[in-house]
Amino acid sequence: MKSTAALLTATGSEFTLAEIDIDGPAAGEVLVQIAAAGLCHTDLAARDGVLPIAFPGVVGHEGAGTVIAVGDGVTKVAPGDRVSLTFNSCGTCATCTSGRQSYCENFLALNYGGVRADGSRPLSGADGPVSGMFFGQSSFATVALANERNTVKVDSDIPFELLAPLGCGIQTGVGAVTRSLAAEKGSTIAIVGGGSVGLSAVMGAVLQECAEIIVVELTQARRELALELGATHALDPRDGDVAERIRQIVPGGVNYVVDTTGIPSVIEGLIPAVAVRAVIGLIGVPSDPTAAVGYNIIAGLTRGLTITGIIEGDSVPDDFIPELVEHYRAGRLPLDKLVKTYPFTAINTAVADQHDGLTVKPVLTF
Ligand code: CXF
Repeated sequence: MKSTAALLTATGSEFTLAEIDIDGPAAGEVLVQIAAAGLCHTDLAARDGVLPIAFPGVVGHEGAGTVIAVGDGVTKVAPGDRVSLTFNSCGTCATCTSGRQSYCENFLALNYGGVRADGSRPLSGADGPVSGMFFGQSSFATVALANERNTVKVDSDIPFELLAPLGCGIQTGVGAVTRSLAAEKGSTIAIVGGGSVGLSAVMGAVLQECAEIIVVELTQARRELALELGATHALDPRDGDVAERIRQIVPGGVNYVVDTTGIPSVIEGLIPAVAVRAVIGLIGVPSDPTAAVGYNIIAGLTRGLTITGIIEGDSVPDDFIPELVEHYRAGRLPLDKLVKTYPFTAINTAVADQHDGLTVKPVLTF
């Protein structure tokens, strides 16, 4: 089948629209007519070589659309179903079977491998094979091949442009606070970075009824949006030492931190802002894949500090995405405030606008 895809041809390249061939669904696979796809920093981390993919390749991992065809054995969805595409996982390793599929032991191969689990390549272009199956979908394309496991059926009529970012950014941010950290009612939290994941974390903190929700963000419009979404304070990091200012708001230090920047000095600078037994959740992808965080071990011991990585908000997407849709419909998760749509053909403009801080969550529409 033919699909028009946004190809990345080399490290750091722009996206180029090109016609590719895509295999029909094999056993366990689902072919989806993409209606909307969110743009996330992880797509650009792949473009820039921070997360390894082969070129030419098709990324995109927040796809939503309608099922066109299913392979043998698929029971979860059928042609005509509206679906959100999310992260892939094997479903059989010890981590998946213990309910923690976002940390699947086969995560790398299944999400950045570029090939199917059996090594075959479902995508090809004019010059030969094209790397696909990015997060089990490669959804910057009019038609995408996904797996039954990372396809979530959504019965609601929520618009596709809102359904798409639920697959990664929104569920990661909301889930980080509601599931990974499971912040208690009345607890205090600092969220660093007011992009789509950080602002989703704000919405998660509001759902959890956190008492103080402090956002640290450079862009004024994003600080204002954070306050509109329910943050109690929005700090410009250029206005003075962030940890000191957090302690002026919460003298004992905050119980939780969510970092979406992936910048070691930013993360280290937050350690003095936390309370005893605090948990710092790291979500942001660093620009240098070898980036590391250092902290004083004795201070960490005596204060009972936990630093934890977070993928996908520890969610089980088949349950969590419909839950998020319900929150949206009930007015508790105003994710439409984060989204701006762009025609698929304007993908490079969407990338530039996100980079310039003009758009929180660009979503391509097809
Ligand atoms: C990513 C972060 C880097 C590892 C894979 C998941 N999160 C969202 O795109």
